[in-house]
Amino acid sequence: MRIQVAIIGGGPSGLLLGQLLHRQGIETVILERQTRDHVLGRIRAGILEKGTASLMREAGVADRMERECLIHDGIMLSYGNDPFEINFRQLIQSSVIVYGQTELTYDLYHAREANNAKTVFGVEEVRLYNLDRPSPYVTYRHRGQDRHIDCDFIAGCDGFHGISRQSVPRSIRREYEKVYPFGWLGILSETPPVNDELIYASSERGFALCSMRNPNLSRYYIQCALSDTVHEWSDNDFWDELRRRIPASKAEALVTGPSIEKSIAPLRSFVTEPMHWGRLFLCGDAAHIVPPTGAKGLNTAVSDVNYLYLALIAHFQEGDNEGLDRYSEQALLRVWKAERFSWWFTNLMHRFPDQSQFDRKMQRAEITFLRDSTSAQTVMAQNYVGLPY
Ligand code: FAS
Ligand code: PHB
Repeated sequence: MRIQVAIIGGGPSGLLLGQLLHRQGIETVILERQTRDHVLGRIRAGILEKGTASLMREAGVADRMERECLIHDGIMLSYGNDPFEINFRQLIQSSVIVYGQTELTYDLYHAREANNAKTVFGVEEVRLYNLDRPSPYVTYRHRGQDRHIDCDFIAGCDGFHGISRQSVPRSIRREYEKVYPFGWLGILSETPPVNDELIYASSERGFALCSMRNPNLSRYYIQCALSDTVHEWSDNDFWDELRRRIPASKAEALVTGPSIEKSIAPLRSFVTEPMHWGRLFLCGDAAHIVPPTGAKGLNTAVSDVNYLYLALIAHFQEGDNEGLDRYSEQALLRVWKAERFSWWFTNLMHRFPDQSQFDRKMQRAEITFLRDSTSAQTVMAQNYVGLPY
């Protein structure tokens, strides 16, 4: 088989890139390790930056998002029982969109299938070859058969545990990592959200986040120990702990119900450089990971896709390779800004096991400064809604 762009990974990065390229007449194949249902069963991001929404529109897959999304003009922060709002609309005339990654991924699969674009599920042993030559190729196994794809370029969209990043020679790769000493225990419940906007809560007991997917589907997280397991947390224990961490007025208003999903995610900051080697281009979690505090994971994956999409159409349509040559440098500029914001917000809002009393005082002082300073809130708003591409 020969194709212009082979995409490894059928998550949001690979699907959005495939959809954008398809609309420009550029042929792709997506190789996905899991089944379609497995990919669509993941509960992950919930907040879209405006740039993400714009690219979904450009990809022609924004109709359901436009109908069903919620527009949020701000977020609530709290330290103990002291809530305050960061009002994006008032500060920077902007907003964010609440639309789950699961829905976004479904919309992309639906469009890809309507276009009869090729996706191979259940692939095994994907290997990338000739990356430093004009004739790269991919091999993989599928239903017991060895397969081979010749291509012009390979987009590594296979997430943190994929094969693509590992295909960049170790001598070329520089990796930067910070692992946080706690995780997030998240649940999904068919209950009305406790607040009409998200609540990021810092308390003596740890961090909590009140989010949502729609007016009847709430998403909540509490910071938990890395040693915790989902089985140790009954729904009632979760609700009791959440109430202890959010402002009293919200704890009283909280509507609880059975969890329909419950999982623990570890938190890490990670970047690999470069994001390009020869004919291989890394996108999204294959190249970088952020703690979910700043809602930047999916959105930063999308900004990578934006840069790579523009670079590939310039190559195929105009023979212009400048975008491809600059892809890694351009993408990393925005990646590191997202890493910084996510690291800063995580350090501000969480309890660290080795924290001194002085450290806690510094956190409290910074949150109080954020509460009282329009300029600090403006900087926070600019980062949260998404910096320019
Ligand atoms: P993905 O990991 O989504 O997709 C990669 C795909 O490649 C997967 O489908 C995988 O099966 C496939 N794959 C892997 N290896 C392969 C191989 N060898 N061959 C073929 N296919 C292969 N972000 C937020 O903004 N907010 C959040 O709240 C949030 N919560 C998260 C919770 C968890 C548990 C995780 C893991 C991530 C979370 N994220 C969150 C980040 C997440 O949304 C990612 O940023 C987003 O999924 C990135 O999309 P992709 O780059 O497509 O990577
Ligand atoms: C979510 O709704 O899953 C969500 C929202 C904001 C975050 C992280 C997760 O910062």
